[in-house]
Amino acid sequence: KARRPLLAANWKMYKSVADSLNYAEELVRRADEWVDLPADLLICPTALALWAVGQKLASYPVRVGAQNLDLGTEGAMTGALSARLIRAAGAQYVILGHSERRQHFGETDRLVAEKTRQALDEGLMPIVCVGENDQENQQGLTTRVIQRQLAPVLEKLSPVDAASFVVAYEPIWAIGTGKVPTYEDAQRVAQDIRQGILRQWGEEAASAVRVLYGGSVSPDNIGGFAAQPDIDGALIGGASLKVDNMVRMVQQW
Ligand code: G2H
Repeated sequence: KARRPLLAANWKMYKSVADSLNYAEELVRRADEWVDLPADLLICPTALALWAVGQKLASYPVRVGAQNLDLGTEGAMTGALSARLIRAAGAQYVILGHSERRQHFGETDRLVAEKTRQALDEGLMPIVCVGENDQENQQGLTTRVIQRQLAPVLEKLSPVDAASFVVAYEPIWAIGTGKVPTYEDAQRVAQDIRQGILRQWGEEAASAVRVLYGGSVSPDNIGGFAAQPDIDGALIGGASLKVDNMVRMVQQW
């Protein structure tokens, strides 16, 4: 594949700062098992642990990312974390529009689009999550739902952003459930996503965008996703919480 794969661990609201640092130390101890692999490795801990984990991993080919950002740069915004502050804390990526943020925090397609623009403006690479729920899946609406989610995002971006822009296809019914789509279905959706981008940005830009699969990825199924031509990596939740799993997944990409 021309695109460099990305394996991203999304720790969600798990691991204290101490536990996060222990994980980073163990990962570093096992560096010889993954150091030469042709994939970017990314850890997205809680915002509390981001800086410390980034420091610990600084001399290894493992990047850190945030799981969200708030709009704005700095100012009187109690509780908020801007792209600028996240970047300054050592993050290179930020996960945006995860279905848990859409569901529990009311994030809309338009807000996700604004956050995506802001991430890029501040030098963070956005990983924009899209995906259909169970019912939409049953009704064959997957492509339509994803195009609707991506439309305002693509509107705010341009082809020059393509190489820094990552889309994660995460079917909601596959998140944390142990259920996964067939590899062929996941490939088809990833291809659809790329086609949609191609229609707006042209072939060259569309082929630079990385499209990940996420939702119950594990050491047992990751190899099947890795074999798909339009899937350029994975966004991994539960299975990423153990170093051993992570190493096994990296080895299979
Ligand atoms: C989907 C995924 C990570 P899990 O949310 O973004 O989590 O791998 O636990 O399904």
